[in-house]
Amino acid sequence: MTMPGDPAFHAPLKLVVSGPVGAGKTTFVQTLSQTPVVATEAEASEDIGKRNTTVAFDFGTLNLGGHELHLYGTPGQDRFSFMWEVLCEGALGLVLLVAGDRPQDFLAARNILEFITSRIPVPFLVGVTHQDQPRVWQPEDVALYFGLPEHQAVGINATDLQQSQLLLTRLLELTLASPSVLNPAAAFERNPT
Ligand SMILES: Nc1nc2c(ncn2[C@@H]2O[C@H](COP(=O)(O)OP(=O)(O)O)[C@@H](O)[C@H]2O)c(=O)[nH]1
Ligand SMILES: [Mg+2]
Repeated sequence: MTMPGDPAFHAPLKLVVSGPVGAGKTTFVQTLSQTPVVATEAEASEDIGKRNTTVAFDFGTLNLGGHELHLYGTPGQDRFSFMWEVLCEGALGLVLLVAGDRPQDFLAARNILEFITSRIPVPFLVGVTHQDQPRVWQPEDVALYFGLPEHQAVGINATDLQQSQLLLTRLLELTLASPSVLNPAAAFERNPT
């Protein structure tokens, strides 16, 4: 039996997908997951432009480049902000999704990003979805809006497996370069439970 601490022990890497309602979080997790997604949708209690919304989280798993990944998609509504923090505990990377055709949600997206990263300094990328559609915001413009370097925003079609995997691969590269992965205790100290 391998135990944490053994060189042979490979704990799954926990990655979180967040962003406002309609950003593509559930879609992204469903596109990527190699196991049936555990989704916790419920009828929206307020008018958010669609009938169902995620009230707890979406959970999926996949193997990417030999790494076992666990993906947690958060709810988008800010009345669930306590869940953002719960789900980000021990996370090694964050994808913050925004829909490229919904600039009215960029401020909410920035608030989510600030909420999470001010509590948990996790490596992140901004994914700009709906790139398969005409007249959407380009990732470099979204990076500018967020005050981030261009390479930290990536355009995707969240329904496309290859593009979604590419975004995750780039996040994984960021994550594996972060000291907490080489020293899991650092991640624990960073996010004590
Ligand atoms: N064409 C296109 N549709 C998308 C994309 N991402 C999400 N959608 C659609 O946008 C809607 C909202 O996505 P959803 O995953 O429910 O957003 P969530 O609220 O962030 O979980 C759904 O109808 C998706 O099929 C994308 O990149 N391209
Ligand atoms: Mg959802």
